[in-house]
Amino acid sequence: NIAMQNDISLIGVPTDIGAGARGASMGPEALRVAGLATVLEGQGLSVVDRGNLNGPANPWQPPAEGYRHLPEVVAWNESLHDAVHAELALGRLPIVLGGDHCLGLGSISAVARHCRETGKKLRVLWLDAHADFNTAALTPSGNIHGMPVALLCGMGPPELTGIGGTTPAIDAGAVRQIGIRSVDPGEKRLVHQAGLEVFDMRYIDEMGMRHTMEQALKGVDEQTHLHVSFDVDFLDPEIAPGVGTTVLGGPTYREAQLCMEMIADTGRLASLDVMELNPALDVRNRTAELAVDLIESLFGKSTLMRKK
Ligand code: B3U
Ligand code: MN
Ligand code: MN
Repeated sequence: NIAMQNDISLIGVPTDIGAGARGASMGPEALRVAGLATVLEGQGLSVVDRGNLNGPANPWQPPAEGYRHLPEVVAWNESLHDAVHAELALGRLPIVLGGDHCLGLGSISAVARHCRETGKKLRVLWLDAHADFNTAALTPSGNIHGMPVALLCGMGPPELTGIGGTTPAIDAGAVRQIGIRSVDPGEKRLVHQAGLEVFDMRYIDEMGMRHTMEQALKGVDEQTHLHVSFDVDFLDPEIAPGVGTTVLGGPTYREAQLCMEMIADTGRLASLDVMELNPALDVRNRTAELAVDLIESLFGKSTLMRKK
């Protein structure tokens, strides 16, 4: 991990503005309580906790024209975009503590802007039970946490797709989705149409996590900025109950560990989102502790000394 940035900034984003259940707003504090900073320091990293961003309260309104809380989602994402971009410009590695996954828009649009400014090649690993590729016309819920990948690819209202100044913020070809097992019917068509590269649970079951990660990481090199957007509902609900939208049949503890370890081995991890952790639905902070445990592997913890 010689290449990896040693200076980490934690950015708490305490909101559930894009979600269908309340509680992800408590995610940042639960990750802190689970010892995130201490664990990263134990990996030899230097950690600064920037505290929490501020933004509008959750008015808990029904969707309007296909979107729930659109103006509030815009406000939180603009503020997150600026915060993440500022950390990257300082040469630091931002970890976004969500918050619901609508915040992937603000975070990744900032990463993409940084890549344009520095000539880096972007690769996004989207670890999730869901494709998050809905649009206003397709969404069954109006919840914007089901839309960030489509928004990043330029599909959606300009207030959202334009965050960061370039629409689309990213090319669908930069994304690899892993762990997917719940996609809505219209969303399925759009995923296919956009040519998103998806390693769904069937793929992982048939080919194994090792082969899956080899494929998802193919082409990652010295010029790559690797961003991981970790939706905690990626994990099997048996081990990770503390999320708003559990879906049966996710990666086991061991598969998730291998996934994180193989990302760490690239040495290219340059930014991270930890999203959708919902302490109101958790059991004694167990899911937060699991997330921290996995993040430790993502930042290079291994049982034995590794060759290479
Ligand atoms: N696809 C559904 C459910 C969903 C997406 N992301 C989450 N849930 N966390 C939707 O509402 O768009
Ligand atoms: Mn998600
Ligand atoms: Mn999800």
